[in-house]
Amino acid sequence: MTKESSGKCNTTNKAVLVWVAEMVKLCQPKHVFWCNGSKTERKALTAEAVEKGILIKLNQKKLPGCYYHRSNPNDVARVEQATFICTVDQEEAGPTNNWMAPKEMYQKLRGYCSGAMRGRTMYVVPYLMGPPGSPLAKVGVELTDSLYVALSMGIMTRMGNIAFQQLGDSDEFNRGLHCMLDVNPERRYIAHFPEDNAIISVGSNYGGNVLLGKKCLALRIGSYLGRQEGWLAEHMLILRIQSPSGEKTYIAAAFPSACGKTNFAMMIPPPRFKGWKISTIGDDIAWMKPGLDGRLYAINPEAGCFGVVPGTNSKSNPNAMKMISRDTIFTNVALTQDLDVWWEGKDGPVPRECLDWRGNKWTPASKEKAAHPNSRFTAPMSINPVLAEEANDPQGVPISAIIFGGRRSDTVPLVYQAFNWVHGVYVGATMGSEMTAAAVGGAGQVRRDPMAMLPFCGYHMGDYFRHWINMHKSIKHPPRIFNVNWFRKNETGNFIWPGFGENMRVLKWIVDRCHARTDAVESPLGWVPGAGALDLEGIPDFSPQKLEALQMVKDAEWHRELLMQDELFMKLYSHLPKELIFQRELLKARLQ
Ligand code: OXD
Ligand code: MN
Repeated sequence: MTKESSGKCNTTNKAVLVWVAEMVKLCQPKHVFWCNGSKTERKALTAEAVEKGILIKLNQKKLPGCYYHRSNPNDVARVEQATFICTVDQEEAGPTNNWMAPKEMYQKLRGYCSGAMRGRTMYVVPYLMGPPGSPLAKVGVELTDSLYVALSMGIMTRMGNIAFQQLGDSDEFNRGLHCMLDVNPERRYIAHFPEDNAIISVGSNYGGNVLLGKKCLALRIGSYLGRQEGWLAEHMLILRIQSPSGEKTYIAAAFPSACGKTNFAMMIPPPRFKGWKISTIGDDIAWMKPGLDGRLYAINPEAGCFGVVPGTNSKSNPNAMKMISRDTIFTNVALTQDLDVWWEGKDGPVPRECLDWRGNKWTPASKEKAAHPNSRFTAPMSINPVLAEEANDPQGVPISAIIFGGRRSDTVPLVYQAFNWVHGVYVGATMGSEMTAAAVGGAGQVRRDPMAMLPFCGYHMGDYFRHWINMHKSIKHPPRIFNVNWFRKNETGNFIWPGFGENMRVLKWIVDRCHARTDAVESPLGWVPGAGALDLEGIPDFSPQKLEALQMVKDAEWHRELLMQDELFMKLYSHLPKELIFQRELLKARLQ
């Protein structure tokens, strides 16, 4: 190896050195490799991963810089049952999180980690969440015995020396330890210690459980820190929408996992919207803080996209197709004979034969899917063809609208706007969505997923709602709040709304509302587009009746919805802001 990829210690930060030494003593690795984030290092580590069979080099003519990884079949999604918030007081974690006392969890997991890296390498992965120099950015250090994790962190975060530069002498960094163990679901824990800014993840090698900057730091620990420090850590994409005249509006949107955040953040407007342009700032996470001008500013703490592959094609997301054509790691998709990748919903012909995500022979006659429904791409955001330059702006972007949206076959209209901030918090807090393959179990069932944060909030959900309500005081010009649902179905079970690029039509109305340029009429749920306010010109096979069906508020459905909301409210009752109960009563009265 060259000097630049030597794996030698690259910091003099005392707190880091002391902690790493302590963890080395615990895990007893054979080697310790300090990642510096250089290109040379990445090349060397990638070659090592190929040699060890962790990665397969894909057809470099078709997919330059791309590699393939298969995870253990028992380890293909986030495991919410094994995810814990460990605070001294159980009340602090709230009823929607699994809880264990920190002392007990530390003891258990230190037991598992003791000697767990014997004969293996510990990779020390320093990483920065957010643009360098951003007042909102945070540093983490992940110690992992997974080369796949070290390489993926190099895509998903600003990884290496850059993080130690931002940290300086400070001891304020997230301490993350990841041990694969024997990838056994029985010994799988993703444990967060928000009071110590620490994470321990064991027994898994699946992205959402082990790329500790993402869900663990950026959302669970991030939300906890955000409450203390006066900001918001949210499961939201951030996009810029530019009008033909050059006006730029920034929007954040919270949809649950695998509900199209990446597609929405990279959307290409339909021909009708000539001159309009969507650019991506982030596709999964937003950190938002009030700025001195009284607006809410957002950064994307990540540097890569960890997106769901199946269904990605030149119709659903042409920009993603370009993005994942190079420098990407594909996990659990199908592998063709010429070392290309394939998945259900990809453009072009179905391969006559390939290896499925488990490595078994697959043909179109096979009953199983070739790609796992939660198979993923890990791609640097820098190769997203519509990346906005503001993604690297340390100050972030001023948000004009916040959109909430779930996956609902019925009940929820295509779009409505909350009457005000508190009503908007209520709309986000009561969001429901059909579960997807991104988490183990329950796919298809409707569950309450407040602000798409149910699996990611690092403290009591009731206190989280209170924090949202309180934030209003420090935002003089708050974003307008909207709710959308692209997934409403008709009686024959087909989607009514075409979705994808056509979502631009809804987005345009939202932008116009933010700039007070279009009308709305009052409905029981909130403001909805007035007659003709949604531009529907040129949507194939669309009729006014379809719009009516999409926007319909059916009393019976909403009474059922209110009962489902009650279940969550009752669970959170002791910490639930009374303002939200009041909003619920107002909605009930409007529905009568
Ligand atoms: C993700 C998720 O991977 O939400 O982003 O599960
Ligand atoms: Mn997500």
